Amino acid sequence: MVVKVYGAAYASCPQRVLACLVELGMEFELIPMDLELGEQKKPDFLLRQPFGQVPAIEDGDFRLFESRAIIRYYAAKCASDGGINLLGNTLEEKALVDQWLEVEVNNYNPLIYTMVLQLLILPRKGLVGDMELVRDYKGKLEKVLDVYEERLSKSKYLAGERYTIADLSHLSNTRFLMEEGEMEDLIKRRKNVYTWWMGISSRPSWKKVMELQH
Ligand SMILES: N[C@@H](CCC(=O)N[C@@H](CS)C(=O)NCC(=O)O)C(=O)O
Repeated sequence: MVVKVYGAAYASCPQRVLACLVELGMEFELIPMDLELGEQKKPDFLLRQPFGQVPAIEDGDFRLFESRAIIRYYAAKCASDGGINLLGNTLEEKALVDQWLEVEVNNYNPLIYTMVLQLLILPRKGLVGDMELVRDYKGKLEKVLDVYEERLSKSKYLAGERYTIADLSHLSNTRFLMEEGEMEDLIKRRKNVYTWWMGISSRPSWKKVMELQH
Protein backbone atom coordinates (compact mmCIF):
# COMPACT_ATOMS: atom_id res chain seq x y z
CA MET A 1 0.00 0.00 0.00
CA VAL A 2 1.36 3.43 -0.97
CA VAL A 3 1.16 5.90 1.91
CA LYS A 4 -0.36 9.25 0.96
CA VAL A 5 1.34 12.14 2.73
CA TYR A 6 -0.51 15.44 2.68
CA GLY A 7 1.96 18.23 3.17
CA ALA A 8 4.50 20.58 1.65
CA ALA A 9 7.93 19.21 0.79
CA TYR A 10 9.65 22.33 2.17
CA ALA A 11 7.89 22.38 5.56
CA SER A 12 9.52 21.01 8.66
CA CYS A 13 6.72 18.78 10.02
CA PRO A 14 5.98 16.93 6.77
CA GLN A 15 9.74 16.52 6.28
CA ARG A 16 9.88 14.61 9.57
CA VAL A 17 7.42 12.08 8.14
CA LEU A 18 9.11 11.91 4.74
CA ALA A 19 12.51 11.31 6.38
CA CYS A 20 11.02 8.37 8.27
CA LEU A 21 9.29 6.81 5.27
CA VAL A 22 12.39 7.13 3.07
CA GLU A 23 14.63 5.74 5.81
CA LEU A 24 12.29 2.75 6.18
CA GLY A 25 12.18 2.23 2.41
CA MET A 26 8.41 2.70 2.28
CA GLU A 27 6.55 3.77 -0.83
CA PHE A 28 4.69 7.05 -0.52
CA GLU A 29 2.96 9.68 -2.56
CA LEU A 30 3.29 13.31 -1.53
CA ILE A 31 0.04 15.23 -2.01
CA PRO A 32 1.25 18.85 -2.14
CA MET A 33 -0.66 21.38 -0.07
CA ASP A 34 -0.26 25.11 -0.70
CA LEU A 35 0.18 26.49 2.80
CA GLU A 36 0.40 30.09 1.56
CA LEU A 37 -3.03 29.72 -0.03
CA GLY A 38 -4.34 28.16 3.19
CA GLU A 39 -5.35 24.82 1.66
CA GLN A 40 -4.73 23.25 5.07
CA LYS A 41 -7.62 25.31 6.54
CA LYS A 42 -10.23 24.20 3.99
CA PRO A 43 -13.14 22.09 5.29
CA ASP A 44 -12.20 18.96 3.32
CA PHE A 45 -8.69 18.99 4.76
CA LEU A 46 -9.98 19.66 8.29
CA LEU A 47 -11.58 16.23 8.09
CA ARG A 48 -8.02 14.83 7.88
CA GLN A 49 -6.34 17.25 10.29
CA PRO A 50 -8.86 19.14 12.46
CA PHE A 51 -6.25 21.75 13.52
CA GLY A 52 -5.63 22.76 9.90
CA GLN A 53 -1.96 21.83 9.77
CA VAL A 54 0.25 19.43 7.82
CA PRO A 55 1.21 16.61 7.69
CA ALA A 56 -1.59 14.06 7.63
CA ILE A 57 -1.37 10.61 6.15
CA GLU A 58 -3.75 8.13 4.59
CA ASP A 59 -2.74 4.47 4.43
CA GLY A 60 -5.60 2.46 3.01
CA ASP A 61 -8.46 3.07 5.44
CA PHE A 62 -6.17 4.37 8.14
CA ARG A 63 -5.68 8.10 8.69
CA LEU A 64 -3.31 9.78 11.10
CA PHE A 65 -2.01 13.27 11.83
CA GLU A 66 0.76 14.71 14.07
CA SER A 67 4.19 14.13 12.58
CA ARG A 68 5.68 12.40 15.63
CA ALA A 69 2.70 10.07 16.03
CA ILE A 70 3.14 9.16 12.37
CA ILE A 71 6.85 8.38 12.67
CA ARG A 72 6.25 6.38 15.85
CA TYR A 73 3.57 4.38 14.05
CA TYR A 74 5.66 3.51 11.00
CA ALA A 75 8.79 2.80 13.04
CA ALA A 76 6.80 0.38 15.23
CA LYS A 77 5.05 -1.21 12.26
CA CYS A 78 8.26 -1.74 10.30
CA ALA A 79 10.12 -3.15 13.33
CA SER A 80 7.28 -5.55 14.15
CA ASP A 81 7.22 -6.72 10.52
CA GLY A 82 10.92 -7.61 10.88
CA GLY A 83 12.09 -4.62 8.80
CA ILE A 84 14.45 -1.78 9.64
CA ASN A 85 14.43 -1.00 13.35
CA LEU A 86 14.43 2.70 14.24
CA LEU A 87 13.14 2.10 17.76
CA GLY A 88 15.40 -0.27 19.66
CA ASN A 89 14.69 -3.80 20.87
CA THR A 90 14.27 -3.87 24.61
CA LEU A 91 11.73 -1.91 26.63
CA GLU A 92 14.60 0.15 28.01
CA GLU A 93 16.00 0.96 24.55
CA LYS A 94 12.53 2.01 23.41
CA ALA A 95 12.05 4.11 26.55
CA LEU A 96 15.26 6.00 25.80
CA VAL A 97 14.02 6.71 22.28
CA ASP A 98 10.79 8.05 23.79
CA GLN A 99 12.73 10.14 26.27
CA TRP A 100 14.73 11.90 23.53
CA LEU A 101 11.65 12.32 21.36
CA GLU A 102 10.03 14.10 24.31
CA VAL A 103 13.12 16.28 24.74
CA GLU A 104 12.90 17.19 21.05
CA VAL A 105 9.23 18.15 21.30
CA ASN A 106 9.38 19.93 24.66
CA ASN A 107 12.87 21.41 25.04
CA TYR A 108 14.33 21.70 21.56
CA ASN A 109 11.66 22.30 18.93
CA PRO A 110 9.77 25.19 20.61
CA LEU A 111 12.96 27.27 20.84
CA ILE A 112 13.99 26.61 17.23
CA TYR A 113 10.44 27.08 15.97
CA THR A 114 10.22 30.55 17.52
CA MET A 115 13.68 31.59 16.33
CA VAL A 116 13.07 30.40 12.77
CA LEU A 117 9.71 32.19 12.74
CA GLN A 118 11.31 35.50 13.79
CA LEU A 119 14.45 35.18 11.66
CA LEU A 120 13.22 33.54 8.47
CA ILE A 121 9.48 33.26 8.10
CA LEU A 122 8.25 36.71 9.21
CA PRO A 123 10.89 38.59 7.14
CA ARG A 124 9.83 36.57 4.08
CA LYS A 125 6.33 37.97 4.59
CA GLY A 126 7.71 41.51 4.85
CA LEU A 127 7.32 41.60 8.66
CA VAL A 128 10.02 42.40 11.21
CA GLY A 129 11.07 39.65 13.62
CA ASP A 130 11.43 40.28 17.35
CA MET A 131 15.22 40.22 17.84
CA GLU A 132 14.93 40.56 21.62
CA LEU A 133 12.97 37.32 21.69
CA VAL A 134 15.53 35.67 19.38
CA ARG A 135 18.39 36.65 21.74
CA ASP A 136 16.47 35.33 24.72
CA TYR A 137 15.68 32.02 22.99
CA LYS A 138 19.23 31.68 21.71
CA GLY A 139 20.45 31.78 25.32
CA LYS A 140 17.90 29.12 26.25
CA LEU A 141 18.92 26.95 23.30
CA GLU A 142 22.59 27.21 24.33
CA LYS A 143 21.64 25.54 27.63
CA VAL A 144 19.63 22.81 25.93
CA LEU A 145 22.47 22.12 23.51
CA ASP A 146 24.92 21.84 26.41
CA VAL A 147 22.82 18.89 27.58
CA TYR A 148 22.97 17.38 24.09
CA GLU A 149 26.74 17.89 23.97
CA GLU A 150 27.15 16.01 27.23
CA ARG A 151 24.84 13.20 26.11
CA LEU A 152 26.54 12.86 22.73
CA SER A 153 29.95 12.65 24.41
CA LYS A 154 28.75 9.30 25.78
CA SER A 155 26.92 7.77 22.80
CA LYS A 156 26.98 8.17 19.05
CA TYR A 157 23.24 8.83 18.83
CA LEU A 158 20.79 10.33 21.30
CA ALA A 159 19.26 7.07 22.48
CA GLY A 160 22.43 4.99 22.27
CA GLU A 161 24.61 3.47 19.58
CA ARG A 162 21.92 3.10 16.95
CA TYR A 163 20.17 5.69 14.74
CA THR A 164 16.53 5.99 15.82
CA ILE A 165 13.50 8.19 15.27
CA ALA A 166 14.75 10.30 18.19
CA ASP A 167 17.64 11.49 15.98
CA LEU A 168 15.50 11.58 12.85
CA SER A 169 12.95 13.84 14.53
CA HIS A 170 15.62 16.55 14.91
CA LEU A 171 16.55 16.73 11.21
CA SER A 172 13.92 19.06 9.84
CA ASN A 173 14.09 21.73 12.56
CA THR A 174 17.90 21.67 12.96
CA ARG A 175 18.24 22.08 9.22
CA PHE A 176 16.53 25.50 9.42
CA LEU A 177 18.88 26.51 12.21
CA MET A 178 21.89 25.51 10.09
CA GLU A 179 20.57 27.63 7.22
CA GLU A 180 20.46 30.72 9.40
CA GLY A 181 24.00 32.19 9.35
CA GLU A 182 23.80 33.64 12.86
CA MET A 183 22.58 30.41 14.40
CA GLU A 184 24.55 27.58 12.83
CA ASP A 185 27.37 28.38 15.22
CA LEU A 186 25.23 27.02 18.07
CA ILE A 187 25.73 23.56 16.55
CA LYS A 188 29.22 24.02 15.10
CA ARG A 189 30.75 25.18 18.39
CA ARG A 190 29.78 21.90 20.07
CA LYS A 191 32.06 19.14 18.83
CA ASN A 192 29.84 16.18 19.65
CA VAL A 193 26.62 17.85 18.55
CA TYR A 194 28.26 18.88 15.29
CA THR A 195 29.61 15.38 14.61
CA TRP A 196 26.13 13.98 15.32
CA TRP A 197 24.50 16.55 13.04
CA MET A 198 26.97 15.87 10.21
CA GLY A 199 26.32 12.14 10.57
CA ILE A 200 22.51 12.27 10.58
CA SER A 201 22.19 14.96 7.92
CA SER A 202 24.45 13.10 5.49
CA ARG A 203 22.27 10.00 5.50
CA PRO A 204 21.01 9.23 1.96
CA SER A 205 17.41 9.29 3.24
CA TRP A 206 17.70 12.88 4.43
CA LYS A 207 19.46 13.95 1.23
CA LYS A 208 16.54 12.50 -0.70
CA VAL A 209 14.06 14.49 1.41
CA MET A 210 16.03 17.65 0.70
CA GLU A 211 15.89 16.87 -3.04
CA LEU A 212 12.10 16.52 -2.91
CA GLN A 213 11.85 20.24 -2.22
CA HIS A 214 13.07 21.15 -5.70
N1 LIG B 1 2.44 19.21 15.95
C1 LIG B 1 2.13 19.24 14.54
C2 LIG B 1 2.53 20.61 14.01
C3 LIG B 1 2.10 20.78 12.56
C4 LIG B 1 2.55 22.13 12.01
O1 LIG B 1 2.86 23.08 12.75
N2 LIG B 1 2.58 22.17 10.66
C5 LIG B 1 2.97 23.38 9.98
C6 LIG B 1 4.02 23.06 8.90
S1 LIG B 1 5.53 22.54 9.66
C7 LIG B 1 1.75 23.95 9.27
O2 LIG B 1 0.87 23.22 8.87
N3 LIG B 1 1.73 25.27 9.12
C8 LIG B 1 0.66 25.95 8.46
C9 LIG B 1 -0.40 26.38 9.42
O3 LIG B 1 -0.26 26.23 10.65
O4 LIG B 1 -1.40 26.92 8.94
C10 LIG B 1 2.90 18.12 13.82
O5 LIG B 1 4.03 17.83 14.26
O6 LIG B 1 2.36 17.51 12.89
